[in-house]
Amino acid sequence: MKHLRKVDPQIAELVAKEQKRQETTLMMIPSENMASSAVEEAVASSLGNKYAEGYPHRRYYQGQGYVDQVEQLAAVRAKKLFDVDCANVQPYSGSPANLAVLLALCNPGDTILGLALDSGGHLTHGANVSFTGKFFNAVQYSVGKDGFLDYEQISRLAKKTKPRLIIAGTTAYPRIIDWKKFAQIADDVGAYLLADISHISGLIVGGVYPSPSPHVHVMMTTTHKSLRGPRGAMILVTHRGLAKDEKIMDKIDKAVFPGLQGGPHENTIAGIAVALKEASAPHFKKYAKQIVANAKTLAQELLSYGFTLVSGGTDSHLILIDLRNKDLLGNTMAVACERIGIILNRNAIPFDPNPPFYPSGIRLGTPGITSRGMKEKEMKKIASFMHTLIKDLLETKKRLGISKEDEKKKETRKRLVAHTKSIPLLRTEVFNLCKKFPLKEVY
Ligand code: DSN
Repeated sequence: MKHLRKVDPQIAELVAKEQKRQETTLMMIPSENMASSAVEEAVASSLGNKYAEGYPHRRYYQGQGYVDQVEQLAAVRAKKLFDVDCANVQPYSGSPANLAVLLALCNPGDTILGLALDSGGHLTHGANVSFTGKFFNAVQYSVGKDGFLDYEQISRLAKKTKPRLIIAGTTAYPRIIDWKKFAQIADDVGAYLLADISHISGLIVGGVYPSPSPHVHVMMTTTHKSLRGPRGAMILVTHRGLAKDEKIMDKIDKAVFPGLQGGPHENTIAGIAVALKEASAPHFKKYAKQIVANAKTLAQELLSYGFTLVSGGTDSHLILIDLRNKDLLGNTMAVACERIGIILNRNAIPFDPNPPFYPSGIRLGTPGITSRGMKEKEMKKIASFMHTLIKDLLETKKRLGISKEDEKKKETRKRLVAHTKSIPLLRTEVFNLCKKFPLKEVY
């Protein structure tokens, strides 16, 4: 960062500190990952200086010779890797990409059917606080009491409400999605079927999670999660999508630009192209397999320590812990984990009795720590750190006489964490673990 240090030492200092934070803590938010240096170089390149409204060979400004080639390469690689017919690589991120699909295939007020937020859906799948819940008649399905998707309920809701579009996809669901069942449900009511594979796209191309490509009409993925690229997104149209609606790609392209976006971020698109090349290499299959093996080991260990997992385990990269049997808010555990260097997030659990701001769960995942080379042995250590931590937190909470209501106060949570004696030692253990797996280059 020699130029940055000279021109803006304040920002340089913050960047360096963030780099150090990432080096010395465990990145266990399941939607986060670390891109390779090659991806970073593409994103930081001069391609970011170029305006390129439109699509390759159909732009509004001059000087497009190279960015056209970059964008075409990204699209060609995306089509090959995800086995689809068409790709739009311009969406800035996942939320605008989902909006683009809705804008392309629905009219305002149309019925859409998506997974409820507290069941592991995304805001843009029709949550009432999101644009998608305000401008569409959003009907929401949920998981069953066992934490698994309830396909009979989804089918019943689809038949009753006749949605124009069904969204199959999740942000906090640890299990395999049955794309074939979704396709049957969508076909029964003539709906478009969108698979939001943002969390799992790396697992899909790595061959450890079934691909929705043969079953759905459209796929949307962000590119920075398990796929390990820069922050961006892609909309992919399948063979089935074209068979249902031959104009579908044209509608989607027009919805992305000029419908929702201006100039595409060609530097990010170059980073996406690089990430897609990396993801097509044999080592990526090994990486994806290890992500799932790590998550399964971690889940098994957590279960053995008495943690309750939503759905009882995981088939993917993600684990959702239900803390109700521990009598601890997700907020408290998330903050305490951060203090020892495990970075995860508080999360609602299905049918959460607590409000979203004080949810009963935490969500964690393995893409980030697998990128730095950690394996089953390290997962066992992490589970034991979490076990020691929560045991101590609960004892301390009791000793300090903190009630459930009290725990909602930030100050009380701070006091609880400050009195939890095992934290400094656990922090050292996590620090030493991180040191053994430096962030030199991604695995
Ligand atoms: N915010 C992302 C996640 O954490 O899952 C989804 O957009």
